[in-house]
Amino acid sequence: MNRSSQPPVPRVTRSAGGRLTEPAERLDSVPGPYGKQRRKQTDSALAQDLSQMSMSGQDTLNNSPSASAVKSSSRGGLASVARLVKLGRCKNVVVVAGAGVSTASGIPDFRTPGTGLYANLEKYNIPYPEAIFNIDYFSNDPQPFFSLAKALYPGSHRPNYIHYFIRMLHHKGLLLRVYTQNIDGLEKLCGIPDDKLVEAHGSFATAACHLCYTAYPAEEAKKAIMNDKVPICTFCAATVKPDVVFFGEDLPQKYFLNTQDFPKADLLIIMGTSLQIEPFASLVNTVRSTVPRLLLNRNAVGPFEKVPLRRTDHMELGDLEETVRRFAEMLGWNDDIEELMRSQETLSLPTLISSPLSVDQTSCQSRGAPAGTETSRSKAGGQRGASSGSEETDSETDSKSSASSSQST
Ligand code: CNA
Repeated sequence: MNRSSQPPVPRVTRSAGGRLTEPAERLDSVPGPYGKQRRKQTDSALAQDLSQMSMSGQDTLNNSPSASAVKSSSRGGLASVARLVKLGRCKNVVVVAGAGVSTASGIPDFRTPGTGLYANLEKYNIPYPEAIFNIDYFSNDPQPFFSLAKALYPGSHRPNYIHYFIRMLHHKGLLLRVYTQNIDGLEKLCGIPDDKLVEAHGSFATAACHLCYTAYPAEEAKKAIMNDKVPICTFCAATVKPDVVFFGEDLPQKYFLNTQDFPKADLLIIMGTSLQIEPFASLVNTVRSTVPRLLLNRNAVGPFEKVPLRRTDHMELGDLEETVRRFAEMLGWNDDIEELMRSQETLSLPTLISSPLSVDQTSCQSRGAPAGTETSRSKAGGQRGASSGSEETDSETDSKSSASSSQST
């Protein structure tokens, strides 16, 4: 794909830090299929439900961030949101996901002290951690990224309970879209259909020249990288790279679905992200101010660091897989998810690739077996069986899914 031959399109470039803020109120005036009047009715009903359910914890407020976490759990954030879902109030759920979703699959995140990739980059001999995803640095020396890519290429890791929870949202007809920053392909692998998924930072599924953007067969790029070779563009002889979005590169066109989705959302679930990378991080500020936002993470991030929390904000801090499991139990979905995971195990397993950055060298070891091994962990985790890329056809595919597929770019 030669991007220079494409018609002009809006551009958004990936960058670290420097958060943009977009007041949700602005979006209330955006015209669209869900007009202003209809939104207001839905909003006030949601706000009423939430205020009734959130009253008990209001008097625990004080000014420390840890107190805000206490406050949020004392007002029963998870249970409140579960109740809303059960009441049928949330039919357009948007999920915003980050690397914390995949740590249970054995893939380190970026920023967790000690185990995150940023804390373990000495072997790549780079001047600063972000250099590994810097396009100019790559242009000069692709080796550090290629070494890391060998560990991240899809095939070594399996989706975990959290991925299947997201798929279950789709199965129940509630998922409007999942926006993931992850490049590991595990959302796709667990069977979330393409039209429900925005891989905002790209993926390894395609590859192209990093200079002239001429497409290159992804399998050939993978073969070269896995064999410590540099894939070379057949057109201009520059280095080919998987279509993972680096700092300084444009986000995929599909990312722009956010302008339709976020104003339409009636529940935002934010999972396993530090909300440090723009423009993705600011997406969470583009839902309407009356829409419940649920943060599931180890620590408070982004707008959830502010005290007091927005009245419709909820957070549940702790291990993500455990939290999601509890949430699923509250919703009565746990058995369905377990069953879905079991059924995936009967499908063929992907060819596993042994990786040099074996996550068993990190604390992720305790969270699952090393890449490429099977485990009988009863707590269905990332190293359990899952479908290959030809995942189970989605019998659950709902009407919203097919309707929205036409919007996908
Ligand atoms: P990050 O900055 O490393 O943040 C991860 C967040 O998840 C942190 O707040 C952690 O505290 C939290 N977290 C990690 N593990 C758990 C857990 N088990 N339970 C609860 N919380 C947990 O990563 P972000 O996703 O915010 O940053 C975006 C980057 C990371 C994207 O550009 C990705 O490409 C990149 N990345 C992706 C992967 C992947 O695809 N799996 C892996 C590593 C990095």
